[in-house]
Amino acid sequence: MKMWSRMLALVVLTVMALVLAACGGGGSSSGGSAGGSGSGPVILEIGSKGEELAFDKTELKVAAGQTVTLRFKNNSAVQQHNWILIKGGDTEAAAIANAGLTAGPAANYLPEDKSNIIAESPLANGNETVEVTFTAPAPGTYLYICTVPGHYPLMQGKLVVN
Ligand code: CU1
Repeated sequence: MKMWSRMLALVVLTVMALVLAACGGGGSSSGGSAGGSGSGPVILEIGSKGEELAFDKTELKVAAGQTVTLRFKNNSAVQQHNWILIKGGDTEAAAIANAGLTAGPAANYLPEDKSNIIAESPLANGNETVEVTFTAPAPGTYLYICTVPGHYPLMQGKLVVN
C-alpha cells in the first residue's frame, strides 16, 4: 500500500516535470520576444465590433518610440474598414475622412496629402485581418479612425502614448 502510493507519487512527479519542461521550453522562446519589450515590436490587437461602425477597443496604450505592430481584424462579414492613426484632433480627422470619400478604395479612402497620418492599415475586407507597423509618436493622445465613407465619426478610438 505504502509502496504503491510512493510509486504513484513518483509517476505523478515525473509527468509533472515533463509537462513543466515542455511548457518551459516553449514558453522561453515566445517569452523572449514578449518579455523583451525593447527587442521586437509590441503587438496591439483590435477588431471591428461585429456589423457595428465601431472598433471593439476605443483605447490603446503604447510607449513613445516603441515599434508597434497593430493587427486589425475586420469582424464584419460585408463591410470594409481600415485603421488610420491621425496627427491632430477632430478637425484633422474630419478633413482626412472627407478627403477619403473622393479618394476611393484604391487609395484606401485616404487623401494624397498624408502629413497628418501617422499610420495606416490597408483596407480590410470582411473577415480579413490586416497589419501596420509604425513607431509610436511622442507622448500624447492620438485619434485612430476608419475612413471608409460614413464610418467616421462613429468609428474611432484613442491611442494613448506615454
Ligand atoms: Cu469602417
